Amino acid sequence: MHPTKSRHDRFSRTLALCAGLAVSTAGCAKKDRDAVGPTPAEGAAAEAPAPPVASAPDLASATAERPLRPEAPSQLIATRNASGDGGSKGAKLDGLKLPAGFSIAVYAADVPNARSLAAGKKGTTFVSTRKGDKVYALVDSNGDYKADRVHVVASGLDTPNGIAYKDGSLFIAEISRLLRLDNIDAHLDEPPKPVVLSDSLPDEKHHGWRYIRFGPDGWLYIPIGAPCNICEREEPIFSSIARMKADGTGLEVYAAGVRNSVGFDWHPETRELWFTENGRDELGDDLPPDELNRASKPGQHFGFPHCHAGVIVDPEYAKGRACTEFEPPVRNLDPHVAALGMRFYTGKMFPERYKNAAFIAEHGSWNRSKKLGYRVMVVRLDGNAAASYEPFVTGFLDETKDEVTGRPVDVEQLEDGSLLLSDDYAGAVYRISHSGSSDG
Ligand SMILES: [Ca+2]
Ligand SMILES: [Ca+2]
Repeated sequence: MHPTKSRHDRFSRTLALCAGLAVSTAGCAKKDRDAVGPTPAEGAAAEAPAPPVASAPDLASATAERPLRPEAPSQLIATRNASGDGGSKGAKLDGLKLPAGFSIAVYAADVPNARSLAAGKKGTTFVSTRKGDKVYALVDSNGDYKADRVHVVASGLDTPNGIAYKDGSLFIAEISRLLRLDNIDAHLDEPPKPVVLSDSLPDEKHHGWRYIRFGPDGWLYIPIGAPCNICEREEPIFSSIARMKADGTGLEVYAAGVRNSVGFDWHPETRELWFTENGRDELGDDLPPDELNRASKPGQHFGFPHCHAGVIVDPEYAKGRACTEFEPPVRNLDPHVAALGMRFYTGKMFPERYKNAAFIAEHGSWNRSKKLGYRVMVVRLDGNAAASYEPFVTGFLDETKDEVTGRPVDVEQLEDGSLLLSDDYAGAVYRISHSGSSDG
């Protein structure tokens, strides 16, 4: 039996056991909590973002450019580790597995703490950092689909995890600020001083790292995660996917009841927002699942903190609410996999069966007793239903040793139909391509 399938079966049994009995989740939670290693306090520490690296923004001097080496030299990486740039371990692709016909190669090996990806104009890809203070631009200047230069386009930032590119400008979301670098393509060597569009985003650090993208409606979407593992805040902006106008004004809740989303995309045909969501901790190894959700209109509520995964009433925060009151997930993902970036595939390079499929980067569990995730999954759709949830890139996790060589963060499609994948553990960006000689 495939290991993923066996986990699904085990998960289904646990879910049935815990969710099937009306008041049994508390019992399940207690039993499972006892089996989990880290205490809530340790958990919060492990998830908390790094403090700002620089005491004062140093944006004007962010002009460094350095040649990209084929393999990141260990000395360079050691230097970066010491400087607190995210502790990059270097890319190791030997043990990775993909479906037949697909291959994965290093696109850029020199991108410490590589997080969110945003395609710029042809040949340029922007890469954010979360534990670092920088935003990078990778440039493939000769069109061979390997980056030739890595530019630092901004530095001295506070957790600049969110980036989006629109009409020649790069938008960067720190925890509490939204910045814009204009005419960025012409100034990769000497980036402009950023325009501060907003400095009033919530400043809570727990789930405070942002993920931003422009929707088909021209609004900038920005999840505002719950500032906790689980809690209920009076301010409706928390545990939401919010949006604002491109000039940083008009912040409003678009989708409520979302614990923390770090990845989303709009369906290529319906133009509806689909998003991944990270489930709460401290309910044990197998509860709750992460989720893939669909927002068909503004104003829907997706359950947090009252209901998880469409069926699990929270043992502490149910507050008399029933799961039937909320939008259920399209698909429950495996528990604690930390599903982050997702993209619908619209390219021509991959076989037909991947058309409009959702590729999901699973960063991997951080407090599960046995690690899970650390892979790219693909969810193929049948209309608005998930028809499958299958491994696409695996091998970053050695399950027998419980050791890790990479942590997928975000996926982005290049104009040739290949996919880029960021890895904040290795400090690298990979490119996944299909040979065309197999239907994979
Ligand atoms: Ca190149
Ligand atoms: Ca939900």
